[in-house]
Amino acid sequence: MRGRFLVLEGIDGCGKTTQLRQLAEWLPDSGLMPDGATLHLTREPGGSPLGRALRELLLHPPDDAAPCPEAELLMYAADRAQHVQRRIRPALERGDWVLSDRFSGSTLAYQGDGRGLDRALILDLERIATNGLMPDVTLWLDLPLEASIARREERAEDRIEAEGQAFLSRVATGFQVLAAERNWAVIPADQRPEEVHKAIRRALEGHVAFRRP
Ligand code: T5A
Repeated sequence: MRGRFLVLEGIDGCGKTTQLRQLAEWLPDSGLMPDGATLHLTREPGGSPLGRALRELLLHPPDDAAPCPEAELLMYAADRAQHVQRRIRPALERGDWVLSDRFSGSTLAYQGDGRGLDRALILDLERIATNGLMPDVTLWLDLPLEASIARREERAEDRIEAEGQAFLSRVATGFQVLAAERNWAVIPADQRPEEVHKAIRRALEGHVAFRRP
């Protein structure tokens, strides 16, 4: 039996890492996972050894090594191809569950809506990188832009976060459109972490992908 693939998406600072940790505690005893299945936590970029090297180049490139938008798109696609082939698909084939902080929706929102790269080209690359693998459920943490900026005020920005408010606003709109198009579970993220966690639990418990036969 194939495992399940869960993804958290949203703009920077929407709380994915915080919720991933809470899900890691709850999911194994939730009654949703079959006996014997392991939960694997991962993220993009950086879910494989190659991906960790790409992540460093993407988010903290040395001077004069920042990728142009097209190179950036290809690097995220390379990270995803390696992640899917070496980590996600083997785990799912064993019947395990995989929970990823970001997946291909992020490329459509950041490189598509944010950078303005061609959507058809991004969809072609998505097919190559994922080899047809789609998440069983994507949870979109819906956070207003101002809240994202306030949450990240004290933190050093990486290269993508430093793109500024207009860029992030286009990304946020992109996520909103994708969530509707791809039938993602919408989780209001501008509330206390415990409330966000409860909303995620409700979404998963009621989701068709997790009904036991
Ligand atoms: N990217 C990625 C692309 O451009 N294309 C792609 O294809 C992919 C896959 C990844 C960057 O790469 C880009 C997107 C990103 O810019 P990253 O470090 O993984 O870089 O960046 P983020 O995913 O944005 O990680 P962040 O750590 O910034 O955000 P999280 O994980 O969503 O948020 P989290 O949980 O770390 O929380 C942020 C802060 O808010 C607080 C936390 O304590 C923390 O201080 N917080 C809350 N505060 C109040 N209420 C709540 N409910 C809170 N939840 C968390």
